Amino acid sequence: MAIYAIGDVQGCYDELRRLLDLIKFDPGVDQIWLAGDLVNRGPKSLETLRFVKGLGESAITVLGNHDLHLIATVVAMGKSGKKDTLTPILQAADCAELIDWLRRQPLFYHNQQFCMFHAGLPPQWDFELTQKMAKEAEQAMQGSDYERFFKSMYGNKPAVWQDDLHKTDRMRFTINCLTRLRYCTADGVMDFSQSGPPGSQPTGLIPWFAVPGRKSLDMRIIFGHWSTLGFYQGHNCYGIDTGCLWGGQLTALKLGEQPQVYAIDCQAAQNPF
Ligand SMILES: [Mn+2]
Repeated sequence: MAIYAIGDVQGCYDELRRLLDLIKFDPGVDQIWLAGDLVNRGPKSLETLRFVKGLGESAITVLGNHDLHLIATVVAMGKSGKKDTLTPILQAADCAELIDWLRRQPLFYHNQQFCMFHAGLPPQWDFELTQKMAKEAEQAMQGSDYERFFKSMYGNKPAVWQDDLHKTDRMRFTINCLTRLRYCTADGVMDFSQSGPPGSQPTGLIPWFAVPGRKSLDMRIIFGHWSTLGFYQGHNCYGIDTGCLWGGQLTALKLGEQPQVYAIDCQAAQNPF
């Protein structure tokens, strides 16, 4: 059995299938871990959702900001964004079933050697706290009061972790870290204004994974979300969003002692300007 972690698909279904062909993925034997943002901006979000759901236990997916946005759009009457390409899902006969499945997916996943989430972590969180905070938000998304969760999810504050945050604030902070974070200060104050590659950010901001003294999770970390970072390996982390949507690549990382990289070239489905 092989496990492959795959970067942000964002509705690029044909590219996902091409990558799975390249790695000779066998759902009877192998497993894929998807780093989140299955949907939006790309052309075939509906096909992607149906396909990944249909893989059952052969596919693990963690939720990304675009996945949460889709759920909020449906269950909490969230506003569609100008660049959203979610309409085919919203109009599909199986929309409710797909959304119900999506909101039951985790924010954080791990085995013995590797863990995965979509975006980032605050420097104060170790493995236990990360797992606890992810679980709290997952339970809220899956519980009977889930609509309220998706209504209170949006917003950039609180910007920094404190042990005594109120529950709604704590869950918003958790969601923002796990699904949106790229840069923060040395003290872990999150900034959501920057999405460029390291080196392009204002003084004082650091990629979350490079914050000095960041607590270790004692395992290797896989994340997506940061297409301008490209494939990244360092600080015990692997960044695997290689910008498929923008005409970059879709990447699969075969997990093991020495992870192997597989990638296919993609046609741009979106123009960054
Ligand atoms: Mn994302």
